[in-house]
Amino acid sequence: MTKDRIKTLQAMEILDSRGNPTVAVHLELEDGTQIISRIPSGASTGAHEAVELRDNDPARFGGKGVLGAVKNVNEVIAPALVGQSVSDQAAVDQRLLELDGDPRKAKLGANAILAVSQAVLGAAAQVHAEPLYRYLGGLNASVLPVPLLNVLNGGAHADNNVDIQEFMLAPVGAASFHEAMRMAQESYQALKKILQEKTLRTAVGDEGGFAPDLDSNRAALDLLIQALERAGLQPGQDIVLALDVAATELKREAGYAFEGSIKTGPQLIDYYHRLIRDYPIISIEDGLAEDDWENWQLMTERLGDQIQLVGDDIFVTNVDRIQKGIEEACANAVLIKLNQIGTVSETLQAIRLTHHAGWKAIVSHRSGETEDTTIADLAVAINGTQIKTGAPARGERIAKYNRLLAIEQMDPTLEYAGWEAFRP
Ligand code: 2PG
Ligand code: MG
Repeated sequence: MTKDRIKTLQAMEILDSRGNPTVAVHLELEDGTQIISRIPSGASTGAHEAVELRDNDPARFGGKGVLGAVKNVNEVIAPALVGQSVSDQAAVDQRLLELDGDPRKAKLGANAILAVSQAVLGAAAQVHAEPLYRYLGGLNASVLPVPLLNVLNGGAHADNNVDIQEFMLAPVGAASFHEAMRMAQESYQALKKILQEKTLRTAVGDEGGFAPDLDSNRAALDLLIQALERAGLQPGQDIVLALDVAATELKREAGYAFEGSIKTGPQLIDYYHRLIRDYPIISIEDGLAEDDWENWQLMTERLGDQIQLVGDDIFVTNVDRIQKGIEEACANAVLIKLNQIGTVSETLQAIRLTHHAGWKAIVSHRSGETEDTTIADLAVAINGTQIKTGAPARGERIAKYNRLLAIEQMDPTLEYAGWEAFRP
């Protein structure tokens, strides 16, 4: 087959949902198939993530321009890949790794590399005339994920005084994906009404969740419970709660800056212990910082058989770090972000390793997103039983949920994961 060969590959500088520059790639195949892939960008990024190449030219976009990464695609990657088949993702990704040569992709930039890797994946699905989730997942793809909807924001994603970055709703009791979205949306609207009644701010954070000024993290949880009840739902049955503490952002020399004082790792773990006793919390992401392996182990020992403990900054979708986590029994789930590692193949490898350990792999957006919906298909393809992609509001978040609604509509063989998503 020659029609699946790359004819042209061209990058451009576009904008993400925060209005910052990011990389897009337009790819055309010999048979005329065309695709554009767009790359997201994080704010609470882990130190061990692959390198997002920025220009650091203060004269453009406050230094955040990505013309260097664009140039790397156009002048280094494109000449090497033109004529290659998109059907062999592993070969393309291997070539990308060789072209860069740096373990953190610092030479060409993980943003440049992923934009190409992801474009190749999308083009391959198109040329093989399959929806992306089916091309990637084959007959094995059988589950629609439980959405983890971030409805209340704090931390680095909001200008308020709430330490925990994300308070999420997981509609586990729904019978279908669209019912799950309805429940979450009605709770989100109920939350907005409650905030208005209390004359609290209804401005939203980067991922579409509300960002009111509140006295404590518990106050945020109380609001969520009220919102669920106002929406006629049963907390703990219809909807359970998930948190992303993003504790790397709270880490100081002496401990964690949390609720007005410096806390040790064990003190934070005690705090989570009380929190899960008092609220229907099913999952805590990044409860501790990216290099605090010792306390991650302690937290897993103490809480790991009661709730899901998700590693984001600690693992950064990197097989070496996930392997260490498995060996040392830190966490029991991994957050999966393509741009933390930089190629589709390495992401799939990270997912395989995670699943092999009996852990959950949760496909995730970044706080700076675009209209790209690749992650929705990825979540279905890998039977990832959960997806985290923001509030039921804002176009770049809704694009992913709408893609899942379309997949559900197109393919009645797929079943909504529901409670199964959290069973060991
Ligand atoms: C996270 C993400 C996405 P960011 O911490 O999980 O919600 O945030 O993209 O800013 O790293
Ligand atoms: Mg996180």
